[in-house]
Amino acid sequence: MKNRLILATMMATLAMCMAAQSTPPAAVEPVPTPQQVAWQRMETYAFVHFGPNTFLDQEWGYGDADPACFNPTRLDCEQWVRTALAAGMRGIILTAKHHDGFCLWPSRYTDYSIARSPYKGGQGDIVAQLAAACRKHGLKLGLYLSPWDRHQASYGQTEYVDYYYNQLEELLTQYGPLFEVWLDGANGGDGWYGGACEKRTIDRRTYYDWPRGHELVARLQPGAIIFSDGGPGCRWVGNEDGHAGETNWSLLRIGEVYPGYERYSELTGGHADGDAWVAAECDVSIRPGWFYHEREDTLVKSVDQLVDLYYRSVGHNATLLLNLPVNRDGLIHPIDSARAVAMHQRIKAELSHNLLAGAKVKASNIRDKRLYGTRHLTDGDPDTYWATADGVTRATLEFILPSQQRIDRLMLQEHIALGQRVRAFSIEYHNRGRWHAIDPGEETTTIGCKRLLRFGAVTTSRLRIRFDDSRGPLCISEVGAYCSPD
Ligand code: FUL
Repeated sequence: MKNRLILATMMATLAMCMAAQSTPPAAVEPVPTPQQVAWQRMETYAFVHFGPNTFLDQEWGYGDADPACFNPTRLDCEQWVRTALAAGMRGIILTAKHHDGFCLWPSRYTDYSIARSPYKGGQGDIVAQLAAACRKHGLKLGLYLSPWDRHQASYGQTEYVDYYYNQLEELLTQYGPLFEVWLDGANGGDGWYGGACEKRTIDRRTYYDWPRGHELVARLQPGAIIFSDGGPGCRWVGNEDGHAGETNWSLLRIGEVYPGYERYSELTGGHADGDAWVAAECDVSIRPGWFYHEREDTLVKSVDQLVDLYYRSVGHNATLLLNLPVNRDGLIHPIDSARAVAMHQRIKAELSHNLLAGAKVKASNIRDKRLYGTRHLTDGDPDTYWATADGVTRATLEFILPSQQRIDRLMLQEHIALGQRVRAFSIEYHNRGRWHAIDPGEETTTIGCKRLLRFGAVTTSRLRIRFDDSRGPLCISEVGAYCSPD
């Protein structure tokens, strides 16, 4: 009797697995919001650090700089925007206020701003100029508003927190749609503070009353992603070198992480058991510093280095926020823009011709051929995907190419709207009658929004991907194989 029951259960499970399932796989929580999905698909965007530091040749202004120092003579926000676009970027984030407290827009709440500078006789508003340039050229705008303010006398008291949110409200309401609001984690310490010239320490978990800021952004800019060390929209990746972990979960145990969280390495790879969707953003400067320094003109990252960063950020399930500092003229330096554009061209050359596009695909399991079939794997549409049946968390995909090809790059994408699933995978190529493992020299664990792998070229007409472990049925939206030009 017992045996018959077991057999019946097994048959029923088998039948369930074999029958086509026309409903989508259930989401594996947590899942991203549509805004988070759209944000991650932006892939790369520019950071612009600009302010009195640029003119005083420093990184962290003390808060006592004379506004008279701020005087760009050829400032052209359209040049910044055109540079970002030519570099394949989809947005630009400006330091509206850095730690020195100086505002690049004429804030109603302080006169420590562009209004007291010689620039345009005190009539300038660089946030407005950049917003107009972005609108004109179709680039998205984001703003950085440093919580730490080394100028304000009230810093450390509750009065400052009101001041901070008043400023945030100005930025959220005066400049059109923002794609990201950047809340830096560096906080408290020495400063001018209205002339007190002392060290002030605040409780980084409680002082700013962050729920109030998050509510303000959600209400006034519902499309904007909030960056901070621990989200809630996206998280710091735990380093300023520009790379995410080879294993990188877009999940975070959000209650544990706060601005200034010390366990950086956890931010690099996320939490496999996280209860919130908080994907990583890799912020890095094209030069050693965040602000422009002439002495660093010879230290701009090479095209090879920048391309490597793309593979280790976007190709590791994160975004790349690349800083292109603006110089004293008010322009991005030609060396920096040339390198950023060349980086984009190289990436395009390496990853634009998908050798799998005409291939025949054999999948060990298909949820429903019509709706979740393998043709979606190479259709270039990130919203369609191949899926396996409920209960099938291991599967293989074999691509049979019309002819032998040299391959040295692979791209995998999960349909993240339904959650990040894959925990382990491996890749193989067929040659002389047997399968050989491809070793990309890095962990092949998570995939997420995009995973890119580089490896020594193999020549083959058959490529196999084994999905070895997943948190639910597989949902893979794209697979690509490429041959880099050299
Ligand atoms: C850090 C700041 O202290 C740096 O000056 C820079 O703005 C960087 C992006 O974030 O925390």
